[in-house]
Amino acid sequence: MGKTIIISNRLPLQINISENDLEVSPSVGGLATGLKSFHQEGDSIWIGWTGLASEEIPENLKPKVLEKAKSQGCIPVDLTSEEIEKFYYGFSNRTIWPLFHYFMEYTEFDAEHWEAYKQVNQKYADAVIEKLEDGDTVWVHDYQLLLLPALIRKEKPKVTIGFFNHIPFPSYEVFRTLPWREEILRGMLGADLLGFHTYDYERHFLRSVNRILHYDINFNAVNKGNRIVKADSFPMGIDYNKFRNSALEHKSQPKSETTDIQKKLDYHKYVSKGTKLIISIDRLDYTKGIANRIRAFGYFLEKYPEYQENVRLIMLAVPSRTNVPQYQLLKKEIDELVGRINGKFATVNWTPIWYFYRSMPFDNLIDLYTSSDVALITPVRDGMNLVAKEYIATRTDNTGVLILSEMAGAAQELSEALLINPNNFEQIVDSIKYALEMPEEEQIRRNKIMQKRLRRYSVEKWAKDFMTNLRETTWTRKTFRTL
Ligand code: ADQ
Repeated sequence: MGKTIIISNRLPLQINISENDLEVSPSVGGLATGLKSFHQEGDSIWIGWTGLASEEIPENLKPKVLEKAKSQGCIPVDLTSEEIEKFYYGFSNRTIWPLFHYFMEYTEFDAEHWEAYKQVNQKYADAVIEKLEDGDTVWVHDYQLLLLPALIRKEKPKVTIGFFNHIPFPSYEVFRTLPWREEILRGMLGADLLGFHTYDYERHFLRSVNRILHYDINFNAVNKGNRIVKADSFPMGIDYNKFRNSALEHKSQPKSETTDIQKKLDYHKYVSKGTKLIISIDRLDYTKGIANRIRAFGYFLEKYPEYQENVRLIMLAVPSRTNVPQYQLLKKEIDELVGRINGKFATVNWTPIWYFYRSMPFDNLIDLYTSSDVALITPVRDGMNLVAKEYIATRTDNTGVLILSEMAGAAQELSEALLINPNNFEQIVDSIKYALEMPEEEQIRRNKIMQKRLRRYSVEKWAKDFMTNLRETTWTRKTFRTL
């Protein structure tokens, strides 16, 4: 068996340049954990961008970046700031991202961005082809690289190629509005197996292929004439044991070692005894429904005034894509909304919303997950949503209530959560009340079922499942060819 090549927009590395020296450390995101066993297999490699523009890395440090990345099994793709602007902030995040999340009004169709998208996909393809040998397996990730499977297939027809889409695939009626819809579908169909988080995304993709390219679809297989391409759903999991064990460790920690956030939480619980905590954690993105969540929380305080001074919303938002105008506007809107609700309801001892606009260290995340009574996760669209799964995994005493939007892919697996329509304020507000008053036995019953499911289908299992299916797909293809 050949090696595995993983390709994603970003490498699982953190590169810091300071005073003419650099530090390269692994970044431990969910994807990197899931793919660890494949990445560390034989001479497997990971290809992607470093996160820094070419111009940001001093010329004399470039060989060092290559060398350090290589020592961690990674090969960097060099992107200029113009490419980042047009390919990443442009076509990826102003065309594909909003369109695939049903934000038609935010979707830009810009021919220059499309050109950059094609060129940069070719750049990734060149980097892959240079390393690729027959018998290798390639796994491409996400919406920034939709053209990559076909570009690789063109040069290396015999290799095994898998593709996983981490965001929703929209319905045909939405997808068909894209001027470059055929090229995108043909790009994806260069793969042998296409993975989606849910069955619905898979069906949307297959229907688009059928309606736009007129290929026959047989259940989950596309007949391209010379090749069969399969599509299937693989709901991505989390590193369940890591979250579970960290929560257990956190609980057994002596009080003196608790973090600042924990001390603050304890203090506030002390000054207003019995205050319930609701958490909300996301990247600051318009798909996550953050503004509506704040409005719903304000409406909740109005509709159920007995909860004033007795509940607090802790809201973490990680800065994201700050170069894109919609994200800047959203930041402004959220700042104002938080100010308005706090201004309206706060008392001397109580601020209804604590808002943090930054990324939190892992320990603080665990603090928050374990200290809160309710997690309020209300995206208007979300491919999966791992925060919902992380929250459930950290509830070691099985209490806590998850309120989850039915528009998140995760809702398919977490049906024991309180599922809400993120556009239905009344339903969100009443679910918050129900969650705050839910008897402990009911919380435990619901969480235990979800925990069992999440433990079984962890991120490692997800990656293995995809790879096994990918290898079977090509095995079938090769066997048929020789019959
Ligand atoms: P994202 O849109 O980034 O991912 P999500 O799945 O929720 O969304 O993952 C976010 C990750 O960031 C979580 O692991 C969470 O712990 C972490 N995080 C969030 N806020 C944080 C904060 N303030 N500080 C530190 N960490 C924070 C995309 C898709 C999703 C899909 C994933 C994986 O949009 O739908 O679930 O990919 O496929």
